[in-house]
Amino acid sequence: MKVKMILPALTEALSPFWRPIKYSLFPPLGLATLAAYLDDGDEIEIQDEHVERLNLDDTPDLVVIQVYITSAYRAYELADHYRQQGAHVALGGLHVTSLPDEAALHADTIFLGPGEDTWPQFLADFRAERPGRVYRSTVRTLADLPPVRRDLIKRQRYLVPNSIVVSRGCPHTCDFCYKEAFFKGGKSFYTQTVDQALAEIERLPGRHLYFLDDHLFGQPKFARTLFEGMRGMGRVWQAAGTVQSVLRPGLLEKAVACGLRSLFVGFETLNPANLKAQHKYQNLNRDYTLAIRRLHDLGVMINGSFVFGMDDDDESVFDRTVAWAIEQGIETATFHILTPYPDTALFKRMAAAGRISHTDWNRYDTRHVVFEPRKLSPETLERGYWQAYRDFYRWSSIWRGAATKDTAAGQLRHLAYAGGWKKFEPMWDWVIRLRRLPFMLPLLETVLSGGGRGHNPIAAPARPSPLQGR
Ligand code: B12
Ligand code: SF4
Repeated sequence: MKVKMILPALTEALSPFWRPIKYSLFPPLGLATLAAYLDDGDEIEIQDEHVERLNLDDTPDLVVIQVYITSAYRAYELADHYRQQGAHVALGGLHVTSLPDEAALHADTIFLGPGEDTWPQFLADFRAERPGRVYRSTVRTLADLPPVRRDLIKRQRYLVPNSIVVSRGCPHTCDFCYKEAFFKGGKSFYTQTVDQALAEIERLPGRHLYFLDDHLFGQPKFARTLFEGMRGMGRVWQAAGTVQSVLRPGLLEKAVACGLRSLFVGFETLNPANLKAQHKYQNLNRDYTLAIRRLHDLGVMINGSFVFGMDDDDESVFDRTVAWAIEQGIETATFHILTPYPDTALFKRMAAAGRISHTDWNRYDTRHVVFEPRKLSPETLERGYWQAYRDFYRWSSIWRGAATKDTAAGQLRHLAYAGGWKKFEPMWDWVIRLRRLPFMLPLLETVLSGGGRGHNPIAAPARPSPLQGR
């Protein structure tokens, strides 16, 4: 059987003039996971439109397309094309799960939720020539997960080929998150066994790893045992975690001991009223400053995530957030405009109040305002979002952030990391075009491993966290 698996790109990622590095970071792990269930005799190709031009002249028997909200229209276009050619088209992923009726118009079969239970069932049905129309995941386990088909990934096209997930979902329930919509009808947080996870790590060549788990620290016992097992492997790794997990005694230290060097942390907002409204209770009354200090003292760099446009945000939110992040010495920041993804609690609340402005999914990319904000105009929100990026990443800000580190090595690492991502975009563009990304990985590893302990309280009098004590 000839199987074609496609990760379609959003429009921006297709520009022949500009290749932002973020689209060449991670390979299509979900598709490589599904490919593992196919037979040895199957002819499989994975194409990722973010990094290659799709070949649409082929004639596969089965086409598998992963659909995110921002690539939904492109995914449907590709699905229609292959159905016209006579292929059986299977659509799955987050957006299909949120809006199955919309996706079903372009597919022979749709899949709701994660694929580990439904996909093998479908394959058996397909080979028996009785494929169903809809497969809905209910059994949530990673127990018998076959080894991810990493051999099908074109490693040289990615800066971070070693992305890995050892859990699915998250124990929390924030209103704006995709997670409840995607995992409905079953468990929404579960992990591999530690042994399986360690075996998957062992299979990855080189030093660097990027855990894409929503919350690697979400199950402390699992995380602790995993980190103990990773000791001595010589890895350098990055991941995502919550403020709460950073503050938990002992766990962070274990992560650092086995190679954690940078963490994506969802601060989201400095305003407790916003946290409450979004049901992000795990951040309430947490001392953000202490969490940052703990990370920095252990030599872990921070990518802080911030969301603008929540109901209590007014025009002052942009400057306040950026100033705070710089003073705290946060190395990189990811800003988002609040985006109500379909089928989330946030979307339902906004729709009920008549506040959804449109459903052009191309613009649900966290850079456009797609709803009526409360205390801001849509224009101010968009302008403030872009200004926040400019302000945070201007050289003077990067220098000020770096000055919060109390060693020269720490300052240098801050400059190299923050500057490297945002100040050398044209260089990344060329590196991607010249297919030289693998040559940059040792540089990333060096920056990550570089000295960076400490925090200089004189250079940056740590402003108390706005959430502290409330
Ligand atoms: C890595 C990542 C990226 C990477 C690369 C994406 C990739 N290579 O897959 C990059 C950096 C490019 C990226 C970019 C963006 N991303 Co992103 N990203 C992620 C992240 C962190 C991990 C994805 C992953 O690898 N998961 C692990 C694998 C194993 O799971 P999976 O991919 O979901 O696949 C499973 C199932 O979905 C299912 N499945 C999927 N497809 C199919 C198809 C069939 C037929 C079947 C049977 C099953 C099936 O089976 C798989 C195995 O269980 C997710 C968060 C998350 N937890 O999903 C956000 C996430 C997917 N991203 C998101 C967003 C918003 C974006 C951006 C718009 C951000 C931006 N402002 O630029 C862009 C645009 C992406 C696009 N192309 O349209 C949202 C998507 C929301 C939505 N409803 O679609 C998420 C959920 C983050 C969030 N919490 O909001 N992203
Ligand atoms: S903590 Fe993060 S991953 Fe978990 S529900 Fe909230 S936003 Fe989603």
